[in-house]
Amino acid sequence: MDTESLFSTQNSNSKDAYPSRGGRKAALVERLDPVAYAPNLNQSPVAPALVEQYQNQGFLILEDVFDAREIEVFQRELETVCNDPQLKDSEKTITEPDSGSIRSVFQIHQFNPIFKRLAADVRLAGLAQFLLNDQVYIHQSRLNYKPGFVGKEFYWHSDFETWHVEDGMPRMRALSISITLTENYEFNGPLMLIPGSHKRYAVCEGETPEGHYKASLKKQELGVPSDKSLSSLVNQSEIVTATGKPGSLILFDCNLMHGSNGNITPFPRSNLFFVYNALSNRIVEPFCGNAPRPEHICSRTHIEPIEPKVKPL
Ligand code: 6CS
Ligand code: FE
Repeated sequence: MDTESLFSTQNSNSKDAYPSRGGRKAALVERLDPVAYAPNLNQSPVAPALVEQYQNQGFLILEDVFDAREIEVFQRELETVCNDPQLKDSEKTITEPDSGSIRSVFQIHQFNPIFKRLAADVRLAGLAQFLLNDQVYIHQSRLNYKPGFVGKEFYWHSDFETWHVEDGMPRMRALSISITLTENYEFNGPLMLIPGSHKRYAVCEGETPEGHYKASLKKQELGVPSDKSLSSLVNQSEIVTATGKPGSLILFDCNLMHGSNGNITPFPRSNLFFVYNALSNRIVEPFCGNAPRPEHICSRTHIEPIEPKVKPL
């Protein structure tokens, strides 16, 4: 990355350390930030080897994190949210482009008491706090339904590229935790991850239109890596599918390249996603210069540090 762009003041509050789009050419540039900010492994809530794995690969898949009773509660909530007529018509709900089926419901940590409590659970927030070595808050939460037969793909992308350009997230000090609510098989559109891809930042081409999220959350065609960048990341690594029974936990770095295929099977692939951002990395103005995305897509006015909870759900 040339030093000029590093010090360009595209944003009154913060330097643009990861410029993308805005007439730039696609490229893979080095990550400037640590991955695991954890200070000392002997206080780790997980085996130190898992912290090393997260540092090197950019993700962790932990099975059997929740017991049968907890999973039953989550699955009941999944149905409640899915069948709520008011939610269906709200801006929090994104539908699939063709069938009109529910694709995602955003901000579930704000309006659903069970998922609000889950977002603060020590098994999630405590782990995020340790790896980011800071207090954390929820930058974004969503239920991705990926229904059977009509659940469409999520094209390859780095979440951070979008959150940096369109939300103003300054640095790579955030991570996502996904909880599987239904079985994530090899064949019903599981998350596909490229181990180690988090260490390179994929600069994307194109200009960001105002209100881009209205299209990108249905089908993302901008803020995606070029074929050359994606091929290079895969050739230096591989593609791993994050399969798991309900109640598994998939944790991945904000800059890990990931995507998922469509689901033409009868089996829905429904997962919860909570995005934990370090309090010291709170968002500033969007680096693309557009109007900020709404609160249900990214927390801007409700930035509440989480106190991880240990009492049973
Ligand atoms: O724009 C976003 O914030 C969302 N887009 C994708 C495809 N993944 C992250 C997030 O849900
Ligand atoms: Fe994503």
